[in-house]
Amino acid sequence: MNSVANTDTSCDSKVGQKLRDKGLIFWGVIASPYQLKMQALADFGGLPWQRWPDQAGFLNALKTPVHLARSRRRQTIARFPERVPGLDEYPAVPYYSLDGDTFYYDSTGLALHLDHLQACAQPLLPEEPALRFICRLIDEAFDEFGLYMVHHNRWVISAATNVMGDTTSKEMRKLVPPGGRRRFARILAERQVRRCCYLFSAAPPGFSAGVDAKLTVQARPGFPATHELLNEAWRSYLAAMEQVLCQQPFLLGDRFTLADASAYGQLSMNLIDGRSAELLEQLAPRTFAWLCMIRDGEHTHSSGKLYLSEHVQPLLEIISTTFIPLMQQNEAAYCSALSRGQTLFNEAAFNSGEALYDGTLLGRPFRAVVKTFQVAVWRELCVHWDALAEREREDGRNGRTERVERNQRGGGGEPRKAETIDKSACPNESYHGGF
Ligand SMILES: N[C@@H](CCC(=O)N[C@@H](CS)C(=O)NCC(=O)O)C(=O)O
Repeated sequence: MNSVANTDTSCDSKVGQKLRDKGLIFWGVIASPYQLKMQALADFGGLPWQRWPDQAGFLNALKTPVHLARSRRRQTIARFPERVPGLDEYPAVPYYSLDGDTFYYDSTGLALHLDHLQACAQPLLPEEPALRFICRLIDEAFDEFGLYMVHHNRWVISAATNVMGDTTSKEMRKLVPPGGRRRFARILAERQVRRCCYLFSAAPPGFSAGVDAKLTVQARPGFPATHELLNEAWRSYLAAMEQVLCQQPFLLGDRFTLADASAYGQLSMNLIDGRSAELLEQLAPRTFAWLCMIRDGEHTHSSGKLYLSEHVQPLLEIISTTFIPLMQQNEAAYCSALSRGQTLFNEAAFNSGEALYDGTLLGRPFRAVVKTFQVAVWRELCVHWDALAEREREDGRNGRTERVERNQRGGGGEPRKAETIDKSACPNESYHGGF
């Protein structure tokens, strides 16, 4: 079992205790940012884990994909606390299991699940409602928009240097016929390059990555190029991360939370990609060191207060100009496609040229396919937001601040009270107006 040292035994739940003894099983690969996120969560809880198929015996390596495929067909793989039928979609990886038999999906679900079981000495999500909401917002922003930036980095910026095909093929060796590893690595790489446009990275006409054609993202007719948009967004996210991490140990205070796990999962995915890792270190040295620190398990010893400091403001701002408008546009496109009788969405629709919509992000045009699982993410966030707003309305008479000024940068490092978050980060009005 892998585990980055953490021997805290102060949790009291029985299941949590069992989990600490026997550990978690992941079905995933290190090239996946969600896998990295789940490992960081388990490490923080001091939970041992195994990553299958790499660390599985032959029998489990062969049996589990069959078991997962059957469970996928029967729709019996669960998400904690619940699956959103009709909107959620099963990923290829990662999955997690608490007993080696029942598998669950979703990296955010794992954090909620571990907190529910009190499996970790300190909760992964803050308990204070406003801070908890911010944690979920940051988590989803990295999961849904962060992925686009880092996938682009891997297959466009690091086209000549990334090793994803090789590492994944090696991890899958028990499932690949003898002598087929190199070919499998190549198939994986070509597939991910073909998926770039689905994952928001559209090339300009005549784009060259300095590698052969099948590893070069091709421009797609009708899809405005998004390379500049993604490059600019990544730099803004990194600059925002630097601002926080130069002032405090973690995004929401003195210890690790789900928000850090998600930022870590996505941004650290590029650590093995060569060129993007070099750029990351140049542009954001503090963030680079922070990612390496979590990769090496040093976050497991973090403890202390959680708080919302003003240094997080730039991160919330870039989230509110990328992730939030993207989720809104996706949801509006979903509602309008539904009203036209569209039933196919997500990657299958993208591949057949259906359910496409045109939008704008950071002042630049893009074309994307409607993603139902992002509709679920956005609606869930809005529900949490509404509950928070309701609570604050109730608390209003106690003099709590409804809104703080935007663009409030600099000026000392005092943590802000979590109750005084900038609500403009979640434009729930448009959610209500959307359908
Ligand atoms: N929301 C899921 C996302 C998982 C996910 O998107 N996994 C990617 C691989 S990293 C995937 O399976 N993509 C579909 C595919 O490759 O076919 C989570 O947080 O665990």
